[in-house]
Amino acid sequence: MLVIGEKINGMFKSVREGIQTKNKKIIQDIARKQLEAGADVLDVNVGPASAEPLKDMAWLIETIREVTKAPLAIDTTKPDVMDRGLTIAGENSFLNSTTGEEEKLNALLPIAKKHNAKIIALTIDKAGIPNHAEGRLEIAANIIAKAMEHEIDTSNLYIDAVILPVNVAQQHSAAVLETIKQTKLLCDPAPKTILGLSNVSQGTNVRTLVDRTFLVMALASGLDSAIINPLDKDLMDAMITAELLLGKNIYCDSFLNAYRKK
Ligand code: THG
Repeated sequence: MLVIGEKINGMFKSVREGIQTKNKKIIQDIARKQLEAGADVLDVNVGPASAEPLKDMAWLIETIREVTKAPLAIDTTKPDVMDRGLTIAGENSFLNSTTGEEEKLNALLPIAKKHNAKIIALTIDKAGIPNHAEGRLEIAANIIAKAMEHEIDTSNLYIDAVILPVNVAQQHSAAVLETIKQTKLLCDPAPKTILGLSNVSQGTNVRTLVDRTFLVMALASGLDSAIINPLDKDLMDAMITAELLLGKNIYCDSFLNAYRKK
């Protein structure tokens, strides 16, 4: 599974303070720690409180680039911030994210194409997030059609079925798993699937248990990638073990150590 580290997000107090006081060390330490823990990609989000998202995004990416060339997922809804972010981030970046709304796709797909970025697309449209898999799949099919119109390779599309907190939207978790399974059948080459995992446990009092249980279920449904907290070792171990049991890595008695060091 492609692991995208979620920790560089202004939603977290330390990151918010790092941005406000221009403290590079805070940000660079979080970047390094996530990569050491097994993240392949780092999500970068200035957070909802940023008054100057364009400036803050540029500063965050420049700060991260001083310590690593790892791929970045530029997490913003604003096209100007996205364009600037992808310019500074460079090769192998992800656009995170577009929705399935026509105007969003028309604004963001050309930006992704210009930077040769992979695209994370949420199954959300004007009416919001559908309650069932059918509605999510219909939006995913529209996104795929639009991507094809823009001559984007569908294997560079990451469909995000949008998991919501289980304490307020319990029926959505089964709908998300069904969407993951069926998204793979929508076109050839199949799009990838992705989730922002930690949404599922927000507001619950057993967060890490909810996260790792749902991650294992999503992996069994065919999930390719997730935005997660890679510093949660139990979560990473559950992921590694699930992939072993699904035949995605080779068994040896010390598979956890072997995979962690890889
Ligand atoms: N899909 C895509 N991108 C996403 C999401 C998604 N990006 C943002 C988010 N969802 C994924 N990242 C996070 C990061 C943190 C948390 C959840 C998802 C989180 N934060 C703590 C909380 O809200 O309780 C903050 C704790 C603190 O303040 O310290 O849980 O779904 N494509």
